[in-house]
Amino acid sequence: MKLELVSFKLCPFVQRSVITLLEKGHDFQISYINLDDPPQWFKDISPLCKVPVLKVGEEVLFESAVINEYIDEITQPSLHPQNPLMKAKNRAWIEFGSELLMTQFRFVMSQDKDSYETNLKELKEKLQRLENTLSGGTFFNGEQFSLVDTAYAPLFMRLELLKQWANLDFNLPKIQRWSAALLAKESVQKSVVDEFANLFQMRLKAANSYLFIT
Ligand SMILES: N[C@@H](CCC(=O)N[C@@H](CS)C(=O)NCC(=O)O)C(=O)O
Repeated sequence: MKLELVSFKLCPFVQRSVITLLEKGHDFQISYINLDDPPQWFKDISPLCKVPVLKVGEEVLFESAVINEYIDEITQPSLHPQNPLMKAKNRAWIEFGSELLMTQFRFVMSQDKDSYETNLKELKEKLQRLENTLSGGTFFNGEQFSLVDTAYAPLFMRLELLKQWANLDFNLPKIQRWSAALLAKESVQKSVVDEFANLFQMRLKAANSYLFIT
């Protein structure tokens, strides 16, 4: 079945699906839209007017977690753990990863010192909570790369840039090890356009992010 992923170059949620598609070796096309001025055809097919959208022939899927589960199911072997409890736990932490991405987004979009500090505190608290649940293996589930890892790689890519730009140090050794393993993977490196770091920085500067005011 022909797959077409509708994307925005800076969207971390689309990135999750790109990683999954690359890991699964699935053939797909990617089309980029401008989220500041989405085309009418996109508004027509996207119920929440959000990317990612996956066109599967004539059908349309939305929501990154759902899209990833679909990609996972159509190409075996599954990237989810087989054990139902472990699988459910992975899905729960994928949701936590979505919350973390939103926290990271609020942090980078902070417009003044107060909101910067409040959002940084919230980001650190959530990262600490994640750190506390990790076993300290290479990936979330240990040595095996799983669907839950695709949900965190886009966050870790952004955190690495933020560490440089804002001179931050989260000091979380288990996350650091996991992040390094994910960022070294070809599927993760190829999940963004070459100019990603530049585009991300330009977008934040254009939004008057406090990150670039200090
Ligand atoms: N829960 C959604 C979140 C997707 C999302 O927030 N996408 C952003 C871009 S990164 C978007 O399309 N925003 C457009 C809007 O909110 O109008 C998912 O996991 O797919």
